[in-house]
Amino acid sequence: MTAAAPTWPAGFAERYREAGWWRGETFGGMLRERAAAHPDRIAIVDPTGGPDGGRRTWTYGELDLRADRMAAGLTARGVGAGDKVVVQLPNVAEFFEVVFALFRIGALPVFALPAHRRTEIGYFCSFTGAAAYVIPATHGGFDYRELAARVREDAPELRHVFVTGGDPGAFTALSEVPLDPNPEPPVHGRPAPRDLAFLQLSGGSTGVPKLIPRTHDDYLYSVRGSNELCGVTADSVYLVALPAAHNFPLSSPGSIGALYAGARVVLSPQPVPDVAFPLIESEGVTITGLVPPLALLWTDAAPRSPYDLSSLDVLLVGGAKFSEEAARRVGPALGCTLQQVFGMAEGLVNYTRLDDPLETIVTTQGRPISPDDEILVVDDEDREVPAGATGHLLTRGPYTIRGYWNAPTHNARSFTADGFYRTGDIVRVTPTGHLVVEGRAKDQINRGGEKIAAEEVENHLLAHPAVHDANVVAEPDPYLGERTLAYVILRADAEPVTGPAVKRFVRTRGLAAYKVPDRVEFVTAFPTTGVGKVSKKDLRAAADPGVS
Ligand code: AMP
Ligand code: DBH
Repeated sequence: MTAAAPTWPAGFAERYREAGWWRGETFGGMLRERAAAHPDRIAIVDPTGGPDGGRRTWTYGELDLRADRMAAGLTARGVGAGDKVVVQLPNVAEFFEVVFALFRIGALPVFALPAHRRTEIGYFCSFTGAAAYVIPATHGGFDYRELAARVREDAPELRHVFVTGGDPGAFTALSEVPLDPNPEPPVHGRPAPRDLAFLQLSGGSTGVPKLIPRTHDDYLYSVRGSNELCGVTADSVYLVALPAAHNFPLSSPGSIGALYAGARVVLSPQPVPDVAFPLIESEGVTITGLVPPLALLWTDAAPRSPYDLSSLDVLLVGGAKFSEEAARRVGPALGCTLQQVFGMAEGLVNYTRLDDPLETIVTTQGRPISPDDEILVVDDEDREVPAGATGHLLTRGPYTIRGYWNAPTHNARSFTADGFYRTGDIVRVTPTGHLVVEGRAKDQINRGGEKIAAEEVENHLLAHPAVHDANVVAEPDPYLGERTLAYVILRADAEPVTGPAVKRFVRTRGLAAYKVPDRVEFVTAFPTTGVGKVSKKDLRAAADPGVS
């Protein structure tokens, strides 16, 4: 039988422990230690989470106590160790209350994004057999209670829906869950450092998203390493501008990094300059992370902004390739150090170093966190290419998973026999060991950092009664880097349909809006390869003449 989550072979685990990478820490224990060391330091600032939408802060002591009380309440409602809980919260303080409660219980958060809709959430719930689902009442004009009602129809194992920030409707208010943990102390300490802590999402390249099993020990190592390389200390103020559950703002160095360091986490309700810049000034933000389209927006807005951004020391940019021209503008416009980050929820994270020469910072995507991160650059036959040549990036190391959760078929494809993860990225390594991302082999569109599996969208297009066949590829976009183009062949006998009608159809399928094709082009045939398969390569070249 294949284990639900493949893990590191004993020899590797032993080596990572001996090297001091894995220190036997857990998320719950980490928060307890920080709270004991400095209970009155502010941990979380939620600028709109207070009564009447005002500012709300939680100290380390308060966050720790809240996590305990939430853990006790969830336990009383039958959420136990090993249970999966889909957490779909925006950037609100309750996100941390809930996930640290789950960490303490040993229940696994499944990190959904606010953009996900019925298709994605339904899948996460049924695939993981989730016991609970945590939502805001509304967010961004969308009613998550309605979504939950529909998700529940097809998820019989879902016992609870907890709602924060408004009328819970038919469900339970999250604020009613916490219980005084006495006299039964909560079950913190139960999960072992080597246990799974949560399931993170992969952008994926297949029809269904894959879930990424991360352990306490491995993730906390990546966070500790990130803190060191990004200069995060107890005096840092990290702004969560991207969605809090995404791996980048969670761990690179992210909110978890900030909490690990005893620093302050400020939650921005949105990532745009109008919202984030006033927070940088009023909260003294020192570090944050953005995807390239937002970094462009910030760079353009900063010189005209009335807000004082001088507290900002470091801006991390990653999630998609940041152009050299845009990278050069960051320092002068924002008065901070740019740090490129090339990471993945599966593990490996690369950073340019803060003291790298400017040329390295603007032309590379950094080098790995760990001396034990193994990097292989190989050709199509898995043979290593000569030093400096371009090829497929394979990686293995102390915080890179050995397999997706419950996905033996994918795993056989996505990992080599000796445990290297096939990232699907095409890279080259410079003489200083920095990686330059040159392209992508996986069938995915990277829409400004939001990853879209072509196959997933193609499946939705194929469900349209007039569609005979569909192929989705990336086309260049000056702002997003890439956007989605759907090539569609209609059935010979179909009523004529328009591109917008096809897009509307996909939208009604209940999936995240960023996955709806930006453009639909009708064709009568697809280019084929020598053996008669559809040539995605030729379709990509047609969509982007710059691609060879
Ligand atoms: P995921 O596996 O969904 O977490 O997405 C990780 C992927 O995002 C990587 O494998 C890359 O394809 C892409 N990515 C992340 N950061 C960068 C970057 N700085 N430059 C280019 N691509 C990136
Ligand atoms: O794109 C990503 O998934 C990503 C980017 C930067 C990531 O997971 C990370 C840093 O940790």
